[in-house]
Amino acid sequence: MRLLAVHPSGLMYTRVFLRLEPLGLEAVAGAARDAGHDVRLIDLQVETHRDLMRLVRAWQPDALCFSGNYLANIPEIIDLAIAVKAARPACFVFVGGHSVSFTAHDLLHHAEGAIDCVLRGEGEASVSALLDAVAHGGDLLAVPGVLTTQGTGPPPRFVERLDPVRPARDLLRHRRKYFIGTLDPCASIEFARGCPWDCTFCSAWTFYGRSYRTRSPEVVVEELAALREPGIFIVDDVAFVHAEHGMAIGEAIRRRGIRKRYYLETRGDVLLRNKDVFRLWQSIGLKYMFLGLEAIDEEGLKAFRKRISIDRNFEALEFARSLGITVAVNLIADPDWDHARFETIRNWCLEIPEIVNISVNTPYPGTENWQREARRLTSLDYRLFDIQHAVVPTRLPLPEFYAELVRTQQVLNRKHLGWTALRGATGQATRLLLHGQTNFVRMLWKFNSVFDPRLQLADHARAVRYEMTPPPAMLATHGAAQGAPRIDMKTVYIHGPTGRKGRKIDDATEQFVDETRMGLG
Ligand code: B12
Ligand code: SF4
Repeated sequence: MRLLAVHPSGLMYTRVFLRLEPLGLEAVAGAARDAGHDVRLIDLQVETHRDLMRLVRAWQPDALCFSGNYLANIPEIIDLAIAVKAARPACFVFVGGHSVSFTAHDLLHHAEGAIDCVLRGEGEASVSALLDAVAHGGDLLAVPGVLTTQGTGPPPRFVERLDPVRPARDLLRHRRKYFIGTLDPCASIEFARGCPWDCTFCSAWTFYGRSYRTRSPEVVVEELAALREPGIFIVDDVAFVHAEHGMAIGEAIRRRGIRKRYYLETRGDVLLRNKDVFRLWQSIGLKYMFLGLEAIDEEGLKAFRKRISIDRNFEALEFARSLGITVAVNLIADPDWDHARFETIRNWCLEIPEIVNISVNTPYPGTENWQREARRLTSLDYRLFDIQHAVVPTRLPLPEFYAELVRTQQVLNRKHLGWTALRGATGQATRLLLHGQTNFVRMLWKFNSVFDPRLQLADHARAVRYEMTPPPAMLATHGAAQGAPRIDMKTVYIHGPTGRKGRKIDDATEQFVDETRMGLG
């Protein structure tokens, strides 16, 4: 079959700071190609809707799939599905990915027949079974993870092993468009999948049933060696949870003499526990690290069930600084913040040398916060669920909230973008320009045109054609009055829990994870 794989447009964030290759969709495309299908891929982060429709008409795919990792992309996916079906009614249209797995019923409902099915969970595991069923008129509902308007197939299943998974990177037409900061161009790679923690605002753990699986160091190093890009974004939710695994990959890279510059995301407590691993990685090219601090007060950390103290977080920052790694930290702004709270955060941002990223506390499907959310959401417009907009009532009037938010984010702009950044990276910028890489230099001046309180407000005034189903607690008539309802998060999991055996970590690491959790899960 001819399969066209489509990644939707980039969100606000990708217009300024970074844009990365759609690794998950490439993995699905790779699995379909290995099964004998003719596959093409188009990434609308760097191409247009017109390019897509032109390709549909010219190439006439038998099947077309969208990657729906982000809630905010859902309306775009539905509209495109409708356009594709109108242009080519015989084409089988399906959608998969993180967010659509949690919202599959709504998606089919909104699309009114333009989406034939949602394939929930890991795409590599079932995509070829689905394409076989489509090609031979088989029973779609026999395919694990499938949801159609007619019913639900068996539960999604995991791919048997991660090692044979090979993203079809060669299918991307504009590989030089992907970058993060000065890692320009930049490729992405996966060392491990899943997360053993269970933070209340995050859905990484519910998607994978709190499992944690790793790829073998030999396979990772083979893949790295084949990458032409000098910059590498490691997509793992928490890098180097398991020290031995991180060490083995690092040593294999050194033995092989691979020279790249790396970016990764991890937790402060993992960094402090596995210092030697991070020291080794610094010596082989780790340049940037993203630490999800989330809050700078104990109360905030507790609410997110982040399970690390302020002191430990700051100790982690100190350690990262001592390695000479550029650290970006994330803080979550709560819609309840007032002027004074924003002011405190701004002052803190100015005191520390790190890049501070501010996101807005947003309950979204698949998270515990969503299950518990009993307040009236101020919007059910998917497009606003991008953690840059407020979707629960704000204490300040909304225009003031956005003005404060953007003013706080501007501190980051003044510190790290524009002329300041260029002064610190002139050599780097010149080198990139000489190589025809303009992504980094262009981003330096884009901040104010993207992060603008008036634009954020205007987004709330757009007509809403597709609305999400509200959270269960908000729907329940007495939910709020009776206090927080009891929730079994296992019922929310996309991949059912496999327990301890689903986590490829040693007992000491399992114990460490348990100690940094506080029950539930
Ligand atoms: C790496 C990453 C990024 C990267 C790269 C994203 C990209 N280009 O795709 C960057 C840093 C750019 C990023 C940005 C953001 N991210 Co992000 N990101 C992740 C992260 C940690 C891993 C994603 C990944 O690459 N995994 C590895 C690949 C192999 O897996 P995968 O993409 O999930 O694909 C698998 C399945 O989903 C499925 N699948 C995927 N596509 C398809 C398609 C079909 C047809 C099928 C059948 C299956 C299928 O099969 C794949 C293979 O098994 C996830 C957390 C997570 N674990 O999912 C968050 C996550 C997806 N991000 C999240 C968020 C909030 C964001 C931002 C909105 C944050 C912000 N500050 O603005 C931005 C938006 C960026 C944008 N799209 O424009 C949330 C999603 C929230 C939501 N429900 O919408 C997540 C879940 C994290 C969380 N804490 O909850 N992100
Ligand atoms: S540590 Fe928490 S925030 Fe990070 S991926 Fe795991 S559950 Fe999500």
